Amino acid sequence: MTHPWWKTSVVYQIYPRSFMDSNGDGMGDLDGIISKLDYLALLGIDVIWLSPVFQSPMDDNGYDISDYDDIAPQFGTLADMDRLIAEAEVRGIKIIMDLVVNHSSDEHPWFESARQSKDSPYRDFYIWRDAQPDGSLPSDIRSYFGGPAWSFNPATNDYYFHQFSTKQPDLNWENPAVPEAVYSMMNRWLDRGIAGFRMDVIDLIGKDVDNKVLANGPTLHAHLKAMHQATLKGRDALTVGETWSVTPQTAKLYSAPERQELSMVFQFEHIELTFDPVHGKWKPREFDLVALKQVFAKWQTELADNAWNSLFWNNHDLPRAVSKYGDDGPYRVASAKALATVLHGMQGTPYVYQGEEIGMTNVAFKAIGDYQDIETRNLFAERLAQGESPDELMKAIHKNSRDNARTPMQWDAGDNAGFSAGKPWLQVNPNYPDINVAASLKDLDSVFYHYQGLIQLRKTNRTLIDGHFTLLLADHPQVFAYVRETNEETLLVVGNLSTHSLNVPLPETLSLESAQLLVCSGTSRSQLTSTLELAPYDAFIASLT
Ligand code: TEU
Repeated sequence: MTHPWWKTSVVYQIYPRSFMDSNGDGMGDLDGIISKLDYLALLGIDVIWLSPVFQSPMDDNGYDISDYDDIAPQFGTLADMDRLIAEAEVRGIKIIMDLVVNHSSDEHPWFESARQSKDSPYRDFYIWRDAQPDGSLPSDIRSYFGGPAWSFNPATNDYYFHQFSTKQPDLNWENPAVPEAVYSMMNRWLDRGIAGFRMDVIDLIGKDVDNKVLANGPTLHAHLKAMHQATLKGRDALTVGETWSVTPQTAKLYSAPERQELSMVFQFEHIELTFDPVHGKWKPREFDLVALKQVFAKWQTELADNAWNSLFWNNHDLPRAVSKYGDDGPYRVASAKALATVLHGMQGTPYVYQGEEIGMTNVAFKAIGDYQDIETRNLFAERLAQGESPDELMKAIHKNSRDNARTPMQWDAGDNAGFSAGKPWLQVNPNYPDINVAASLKDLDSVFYHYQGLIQLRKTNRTLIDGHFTLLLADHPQVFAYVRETNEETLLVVGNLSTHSLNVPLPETLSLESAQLLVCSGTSRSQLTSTLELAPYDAFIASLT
């Protein structure tokens, strides 16, 4: 069975402002990324997902775009972008860019015109509503970044809609001129040589604001079908939608091939297991492995055969996996490897977030002033004003602030972790002298080489791509184990995601006598026994037939 190239690929996400600074201004840039392509080629990744590098006032670190056709000077120029595409291609690496079209920046010329006059030709590129008769806001919809989702515009004496910051006005996709402008921009970038898009909050573009249907709205799939016809059809592109609202059922609507919409989506059910039902990630709950396994098993089973999973622990919005799901203390290396093993053994396209491959951890800045993320700072101010304890808020921020993922990449033990010759835009994690790429490359037992092995296995083992997933030991509170089966081979994947030493009986149905270990971390083992002795964070992938 031939697969699209992205089914056998591993994607590496780069958050450009934190990856590598080539000119000492404290911000990562495109030249910095180019200087690290050989490192990424050594890791073995196939695709780079580049978080936005477009012109932006950087209110939300580039997820507020003021010119979709030009590169922000902090990151470089269009010529630099062309060079990155070319240099990556030389190394067999494709580039997908971040499509942020649920909203633009309020400094985009479209919005600057629209806010000046109701007669602007761009007026209906955005969503405007008058105050209610009693003078109150058009509705009680709240922004993800705190406060109302409506901001007053004096020049036209009405309100514009924004689900994120006040500087990120939602685009009105019901105005045909909006998708038309987006599709022609997408085609310009595809013609420039990128291989596809990660689509920011794409589940929000079909919204019905007046009836408060914001995600998975009535016109969403019509737009995605039209987008596919207008831009992706006939191109061998990878598209992945960021869809916080998705369920296995709706995920098939996005990614079943016959639907001709997207290649896959990011689902967040496994992430939201630790979110409080009312307060979300700001009242975090401890993660429960049994529940986590059930979620993964459900997605593996539901999307098998007719859609496709993405596989990830973290990204630029999420805390570091080893801190959230593993142990960023004595078992940091072992737990980072175990988490990678149980994720990469599943069916889907794995996404590695910058620094995950060397076991980078969360950070715990002392003061809210040390945090840069708009979501974190707005949350702190809003909840403090509501009387919440600053200490409790800082504890939640240490666990789940997006800045946990955004501290500069740790390249070596030199100044600023080798990230910049200038003052980094965000403080470097103080553990960089011990946790950095240079140290990892010198240590054959490092997290880096474990990721390299997993990525290499994906290129050579078809069962990893096609094998049917069956969860084992579903109720075991510390062990994540499953098999992947085809007619030709059975893979057994096991991870002890705890600090406990365990004796774990394997199902008698498994034939272990000819087991061959393909990837192994922790206790080395030459054979498998029906009762596994697992040290803390032992993990392996074995071929049983
Ligand atoms: O994120 C969407 C989003 O909803 C998350 O930011 C979420 O609010 C939070 O991080 C998880 O609790 C996307 C981008 O990934 C994010 O960086 C942007 O800030 C946001 O959209 C607006 O473009």
